[in-house]
Amino acid sequence: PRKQGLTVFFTGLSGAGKSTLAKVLYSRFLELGDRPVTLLDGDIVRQNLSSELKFSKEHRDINVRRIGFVASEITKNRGIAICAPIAPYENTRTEIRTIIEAYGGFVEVHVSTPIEECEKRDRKGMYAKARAGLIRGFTGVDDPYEIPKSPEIRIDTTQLTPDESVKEILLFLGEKRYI
Ligand code: GGZ
Repeated sequence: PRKQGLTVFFTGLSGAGKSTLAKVLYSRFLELGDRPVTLLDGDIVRQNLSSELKFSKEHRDINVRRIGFVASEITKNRGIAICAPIAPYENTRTEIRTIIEAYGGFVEVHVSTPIEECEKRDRKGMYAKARAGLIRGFTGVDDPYEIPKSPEIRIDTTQLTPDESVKEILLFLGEKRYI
């Protein structure tokens, strides 16, 4: 039978490793080569689909719903969508899951790297700015991140290489016959 469409939805703090894992997963899917793959990375979406939005709860919800809508269209057409926003709110994630599950697979991957590690990495210096009060409403510092209660997969990148993390995801997807 023809395979159904699929959305892999990464969620987690800034610096947790979402984009890195999403990119590695994207290239693995391309190698499989059987279905079109679309990467909806947080910053790319912000630049192209959500450039007018800031980081209030309302704006984050609009941003995450847009990503969910695009992913649902891709899933409906039997493609693979990989999404990687912070998506800090449980209700919004659940809303998107419900929409996408009507069309195909939805796999939520909580990238659970602790904030201490994200902050130690601080690739873009944003945590330092947030701690200094130069950025307000930064997720995990002075803005909420609601921890996913039952994601399909939880990955802490502190002890794993990106390849190892992605191997875990591919293993799960294989077991569930998504790929
Ligand atoms: C969180 C912020 C903020 C605030 C700017 N809070 O490391 P980054 O830089 O590239 O990832 C963060 C990105 C988060 O955008 P998302 O679209 O993924 O967020 S959401 O799902 O909540 O809509 C960070 C940067 O934008 N950034 N200000 N206040 N992250």
